[in-house]
Amino acid sequence: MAEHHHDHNDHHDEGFWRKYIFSVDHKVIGIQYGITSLFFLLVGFCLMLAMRWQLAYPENAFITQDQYNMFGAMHGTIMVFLGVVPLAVGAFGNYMVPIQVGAPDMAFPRLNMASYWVYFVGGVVMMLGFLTPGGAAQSGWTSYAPLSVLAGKGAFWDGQTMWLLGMVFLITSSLLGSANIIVTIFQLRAPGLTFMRLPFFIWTQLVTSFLLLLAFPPLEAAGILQLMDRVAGTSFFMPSGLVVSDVVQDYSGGSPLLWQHLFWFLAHPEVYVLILPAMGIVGEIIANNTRKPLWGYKSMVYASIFLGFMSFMVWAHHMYMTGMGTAISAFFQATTMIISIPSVIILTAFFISLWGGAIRFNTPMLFALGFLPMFGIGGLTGLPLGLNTSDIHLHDTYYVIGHFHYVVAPGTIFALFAGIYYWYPKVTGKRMNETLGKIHFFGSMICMNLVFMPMFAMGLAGVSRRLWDGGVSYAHAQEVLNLNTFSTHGAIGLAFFQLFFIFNFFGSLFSKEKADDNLWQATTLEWCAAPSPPIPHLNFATIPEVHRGPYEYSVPGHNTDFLPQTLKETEA
Ligand code: HEM
Ligand SMILES: [Cu+2]
Repeated sequence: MAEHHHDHNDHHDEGFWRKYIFSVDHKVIGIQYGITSLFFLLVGFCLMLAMRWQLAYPENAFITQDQYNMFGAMHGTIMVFLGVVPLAVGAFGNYMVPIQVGAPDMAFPRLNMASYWVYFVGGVVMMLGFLTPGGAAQSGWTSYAPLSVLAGKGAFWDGQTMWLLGMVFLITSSLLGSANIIVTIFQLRAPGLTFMRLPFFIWTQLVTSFLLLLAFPPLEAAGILQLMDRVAGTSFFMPSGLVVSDVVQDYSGGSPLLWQHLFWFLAHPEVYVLILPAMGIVGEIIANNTRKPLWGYKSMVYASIFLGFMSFMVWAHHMYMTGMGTAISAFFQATTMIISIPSVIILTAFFISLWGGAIRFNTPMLFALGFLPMFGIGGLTGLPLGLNTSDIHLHDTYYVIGHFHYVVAPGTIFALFAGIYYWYPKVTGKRMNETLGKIHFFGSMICMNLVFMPMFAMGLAGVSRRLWDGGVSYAHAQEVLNLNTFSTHGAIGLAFFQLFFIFNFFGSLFSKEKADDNLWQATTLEWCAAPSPPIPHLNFATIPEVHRGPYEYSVPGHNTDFLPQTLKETEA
């Protein structure tokens, strides 16, 4: 356990390897997660640029059809499993959870290190797929059987096999990490830090960790079964009598639909894994920059728990087209409408929190504010997809691509940017440049909408997703083909504005000025009780004691507008 480990470590200096590479300090591991996942986000972004260029000018055949499939599948996989989740949970969770709960480290520091390295290996295995003779996986991030089982089958090593192996590593890593976060939050809270005094960010990390812990095992099992279908001749997901190019395949008795069920049983909770930590970050920043308590903190906590619970009961809304029958379909339509309620509660609470606040428009706050309408658009456009009748038309069109990207790109990614700008001074002791930050925000805000808004129109016109030619060969797509070029130009603009971020991120490390320990004048423990950066292996000079709720801003009758959680009643 953490305490034991620290006594041990204080006595002697660690060498380079133990300090920076195989460290058990949650802060170093958080930074490792952060750097690795940002790198993967960049890789996923570059694959996307190649796809977008192809879609805008299909006549040039910039990439081949096989490459388009590969880039699409790997863009999705990389963004979700190697980029956003490791950044939101692995980096932000790892770094901030122990400090915000007033603990010297995670509950299981060695497990924490193992979780990072298993993730790293999973990433390498995934990327090795590109080096196989047939190239990386081509069956979408969803890997539906029978396509995925047949793809490149018989090759000694190939992309789909590497994808499955990679997933096994990534899932294992998430399981180790989420168990650690749960135990840390339950067991290592500082004296006085009751559950209703936890920052909202901690609540979202807790619910997220439960989702990872409970939803991933079925996919891990399913991944191994699909691997068996590919390499050991089993037929878990392969039906009898399947004919491919006039040849009857040697499989019998399996169920392709079983894969879809097992996949979406993970993947729906997974979308809440992508959004909950984002909401947590936005909550911290809104409270801090409106100088007000979060409006409806308790209802937000209960809404998050309810959201997590419900997220296990909606998965088949991805499968309306499989002929599930009206009773089952009615059930999943109802649960899907119900699960939108907690999201609406949280979003509404954020908007009400803004009311009457003396808002500070710094870069973290701008990104947090940008998140609100973008997530709103993403969420509301999901409702027609949750209803069977409208989904028959919209299923597998660009409307779906537009919908979920509003949630994960200008939604989650904006929240993650907000978190980086907000906590960078805590982690590095340096401030990021505000002017560059604002250019980054406004440029990204405009370009994100140029990229994704046209996709709704294309989808409503019936253009399918996963098309190499962007719809050129379809009569019904002709009217909207020009939107492909439009969207691609938006993506190039988006890439341009990210340069300001990259420059700011690395450049600020060399800034001479040291950031204040509590430069945002915040109330939570990472700001009011720990130096910037926090002390190696201990975080705090002494373990803090907590005397009040997380967001006591602008409390009447005091001469400061914030009361740190460590402030005693008698001192206030
Ligand atoms: C930031 C700008 C982004 C742009 C411009 C973008 C663009 C695209 C495009 C053009 C496609 C392929 C559409 C098709 O051919 O069907 C796609 C697919 C996808 N994207 Fe993104 N994307 C972005 C970010 C993200 C992020 C942050 C995530 C996840 C967190 C993500 C997850 C996915 C997934 C899961 C797919 C589906 C892959 C598949 O069809 O199997 N994207 N994206
Ligand atoms: Cu879903």
